Amino acid sequence: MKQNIVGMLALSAMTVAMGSAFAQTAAPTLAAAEKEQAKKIYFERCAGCHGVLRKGATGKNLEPHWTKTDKEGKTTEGGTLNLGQNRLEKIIGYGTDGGMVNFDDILSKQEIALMAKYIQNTPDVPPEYSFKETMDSWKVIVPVDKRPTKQMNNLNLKNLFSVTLRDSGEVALIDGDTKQIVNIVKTGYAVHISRLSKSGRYVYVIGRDGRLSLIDLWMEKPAVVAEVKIGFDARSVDTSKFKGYEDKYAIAGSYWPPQYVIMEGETLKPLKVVSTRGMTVDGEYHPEPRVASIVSSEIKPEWVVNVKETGQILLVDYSDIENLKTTTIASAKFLHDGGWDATKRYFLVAANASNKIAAVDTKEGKLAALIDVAKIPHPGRGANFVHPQFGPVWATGHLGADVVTLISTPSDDPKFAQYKPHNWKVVQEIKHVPGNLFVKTHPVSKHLWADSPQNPEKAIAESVTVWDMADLSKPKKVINVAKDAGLPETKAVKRAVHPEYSADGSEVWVSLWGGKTDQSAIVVYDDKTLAVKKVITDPKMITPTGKFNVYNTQHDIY
Ligand code: DHE
Repeated sequence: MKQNIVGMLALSAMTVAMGSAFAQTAAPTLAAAEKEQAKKIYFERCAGCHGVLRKGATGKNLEPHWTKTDKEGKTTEGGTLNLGQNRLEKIIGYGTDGGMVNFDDILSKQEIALMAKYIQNTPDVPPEYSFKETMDSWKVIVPVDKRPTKQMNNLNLKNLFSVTLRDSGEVALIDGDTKQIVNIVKTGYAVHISRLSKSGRYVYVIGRDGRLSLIDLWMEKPAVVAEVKIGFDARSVDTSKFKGYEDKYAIAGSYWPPQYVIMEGETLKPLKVVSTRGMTVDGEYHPEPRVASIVSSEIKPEWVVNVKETGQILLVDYSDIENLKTTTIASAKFLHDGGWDATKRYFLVAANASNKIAAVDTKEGKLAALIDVAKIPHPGRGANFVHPQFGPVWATGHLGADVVTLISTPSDDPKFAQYKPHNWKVVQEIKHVPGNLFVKTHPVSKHLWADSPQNPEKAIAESVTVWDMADLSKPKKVINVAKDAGLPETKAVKRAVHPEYSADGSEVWVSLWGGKTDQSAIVVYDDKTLAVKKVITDPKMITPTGKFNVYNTQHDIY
């Protein structure tokens, strides 16, 4: 199955039946070539937030009953504003206060007008992707018995970084000690995340196009040893980490079709596909409940699979794949990203449309708390530290609010017993700026780092903020990463994104997510002094975003 989701959308004759209670103008017509171009842009830039069926999630519903005007050119349905061409072009170009980013530095005027027309038309429904198609896409490039039996390179693998080169469909493997690029590996389109096997030998890289690549770090030059396409549109992957199952299984979550796939860990051979379609927490059927974050428990043979649109958190027990047992925990909509608390018993996940954090007790297999927080929480994996006044806390940033929220988390350690009354409460909101995507710290660090790449102000988007965790009352320092990199001026904003620690916690690496053809950089800071240690740049360093330190990712350290 070579076709991508754009091609599949074109093949599909089936369309969503959209009954409208009121007379609307006909949708603007598009020539076949324009439609193809718009589909491609929609998949690459819009579907992640608005959904393939345009039912909305992180982004608003974009079905024609909202996007088209009525016959008089007015915009009412039950008193609610509908949009129409001009308004849509403005929203796409300039963004909104609701969190929609501006696309005028990414799309041309012609493309913006085209997208405004496209989304007034009825969405096509792409086809399903069966177990057989998953199986047919599976390739073992280096069989297990032809792989090394010991590490064949001299790299300090613990401190290797797998870096997403977003717009070139590649991952750069960078030696954290020498800061040299070890290899640039071809992967799926707009790679989303890298995760590690429990042993730390294998890196799993998932592309937005659903292509999962397995990299063997023991090879003389680490390279891809197996591949499989798990769907048409995907974001998440993890591995089995419970004792006795190390490196045995992998799981990847798909946005379209909405499902997850369980595979053999060392070959990616597909074993099982499970659909996530079903009822939302409000009791309504949803045709597109996408798999958002997945994490692997170390206290049970289980994965925590977060289903965005249904608001269901699934605890998938992989001890018997044939007779798969799943605990389904209702929480809130729309589940997105999250991370473990310091004890690794509780998983905290953002329900970004409800402005809540759901905390799951993976030991008891039930919801521990649903915590109200500020607008659009976006933790990445969050950050764990011991607050001077409130004890152990987990931090999340927000896309839609100017704070970093600290939530008290439980601990069995008697030295933290006094903090129990605070557990699962928001104990502090630290003043930050809106547009934050990731927060990060490290057990040996005194600092908390937060980015703000989605902020509309260029200088803020290009900076990160660092707090001294002993005194959180004011920002310690705002660092303009783009200035520190010393790269030539470009039209595109160089968004400073995703702080990530070195294995020993002494350095913080920040990516500059620039234009899709611009040479960019990763700036490495000394975590103690906050001084620049190194600017890693290279003509192939295009749109670096997520960075995954092997040791920290392997052990869920954040
Ligand atoms: Fe992400 C994590 C989905 C846009 C960089 N992103 C995640 C996860 C999900 C997700 C579900 C959790 C995976 C897990 O832990 O298993 N991201 C989405 C989207 O749907 C969205 C909003 C739109 C889209 O079209 O994809 C989106 N994400 C982005 C970006 O534009 C970012 C900033 C740059 C990029 O490379 O695409 C981006 N997302 C990341 C990163 C992580 C991530 C770096 C992992 C954080 C970590 O520290 O583990």
